[in-house]
Amino acid sequence: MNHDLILHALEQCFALNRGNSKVLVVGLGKTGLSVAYYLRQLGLQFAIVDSRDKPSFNDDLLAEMPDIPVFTGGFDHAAFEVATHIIVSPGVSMDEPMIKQALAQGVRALSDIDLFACSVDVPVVAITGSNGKSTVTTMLGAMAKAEGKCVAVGGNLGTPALDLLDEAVEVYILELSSFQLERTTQLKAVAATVLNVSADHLDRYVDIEAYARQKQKVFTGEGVALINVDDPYVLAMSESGRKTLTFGLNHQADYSVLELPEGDYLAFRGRAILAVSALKVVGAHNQANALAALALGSVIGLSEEAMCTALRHYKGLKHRMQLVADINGVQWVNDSKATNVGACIAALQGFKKSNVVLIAGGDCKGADMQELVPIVTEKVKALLLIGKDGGLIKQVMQDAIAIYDAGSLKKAVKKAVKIAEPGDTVLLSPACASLDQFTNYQERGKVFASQVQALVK
Ligand code: UMA
Ligand code: ADP
Repeated sequence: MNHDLILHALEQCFALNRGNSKVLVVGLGKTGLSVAYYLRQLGLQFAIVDSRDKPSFNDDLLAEMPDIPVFTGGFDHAAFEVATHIIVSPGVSMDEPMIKQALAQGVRALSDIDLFACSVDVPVVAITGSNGKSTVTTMLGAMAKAEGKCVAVGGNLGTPALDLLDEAVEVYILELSSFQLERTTQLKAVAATVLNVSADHLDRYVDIEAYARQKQKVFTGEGVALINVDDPYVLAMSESGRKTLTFGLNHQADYSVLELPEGDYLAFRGRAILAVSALKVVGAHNQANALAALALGSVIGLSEEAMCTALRHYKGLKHRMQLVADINGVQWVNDSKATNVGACIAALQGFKKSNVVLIAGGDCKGADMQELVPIVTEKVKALLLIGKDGGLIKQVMQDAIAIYDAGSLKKAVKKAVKIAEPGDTVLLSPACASLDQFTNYQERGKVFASQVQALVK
């Protein structure tokens, strides 16, 4: 879209314009930087604040936009005082006192996703949920590519939505977090889904219902809502009169798994589409992910042929149930992206009884670890705990299985070597965020992989 049309949309939606508006960008991470480039291109006035002394992209910004005021080392009061609009990065809570005060004084809040929504006139698919977002987003991206579409894929996945904007793009596929959705009002996706809801980010929300309500915002507008009928929180989001598709493994749904004598098939209303055995990604949760991707793909007009080709080739993402090594009959699997209880449960569901040595723990983000107890008791022969909230897992497990306080991931790997026997799997699926001990889940996964690979040498 040309700049005049975008500026018109921003004026209509947010009374945001070149003449009177002063935007304050809160947070100078990936999102803040993408917003800065965007506002700069449109000729809008802005400043940036970040509570860290040296935010990650400070130097990049200073080099490219030396005239933009950047306030670091705290949220500068004066910067908030003059702002007419604030664009808060997802990692910054809207409950920050300075933000609450600004909102109370009539400052308008919007998000990078709102700016994006005001800048596109081609279909956008929006994907949220507690688990499976990145998998479904990239599956659908691969499907659109297989169809020959010019597709852009990003959002919470990694590339900020605004950095995807390109005139050549025919369809955008966005992974969105609850943090992004909670501050977004303008995104009206042609197809949207909440894949599932399980406890996560309870350090930012009062309870799981409040977290689910933010996810539900993905359904703003009149596009097709894709509902997971197996998930009570998602099922409760169905709206009568709304264009809806459903998917599910355990209940009747538009997209489901069909059991035939020759094997299981991904199916649409009882018609087989693709043999489950053709998928390279394993586990029931990945069948659900594939069903969701098929449903979303159908809404944007992708052919089943292209979608099946993509699914047949889709190998999964790094740090999600990734086989690192098979050493003397012991499989070492990296599922570092399991940053909440739901993901760890999904991982364990794929194993035989009691042959898993599980490495778990980290920052539990306020979640109740109790839900882990039945599946861990059933599938895990030894539990090696790491990180700041390892103790919380120990508390709920009591004496059900052998538990070791390893503390660090390196020590956990050393201990696992002693415990695991041929036929076992050592699984890093922490059920917690990594930030107490690592920069991010990728670094945690890499440390695990390098420790394991060192065992072979
Ligand atoms: N900051 C403050 N004060 C605070 C917190 C942060 O000033 O109280 C500043 C930091 O100093 C830093 C900046 O804000 O300079 C970071 O902003 P951010 O945390 O919003 O991170 P971004 O780099 O903008 O990345 C965000 C998403 N991060 C979070 O939601 C925490 C990225 O998702 C996303 O890929 C990116 O936008 C592009 O859309 C990551 C994530 O962990 C992968 N997401 C969570 C998840 O998947 O569970 C929601
Ligand atoms: P997200 O982007 O929502 O974090 P990912 O696709 O990156 O989701 O997967 C994150 C973790 O959740 C991984 O450990 C993965 O094995 C697990 N997972 C993937 N899909 C599902 C699902 N549908 N239900 C439960 N867990 C899942």
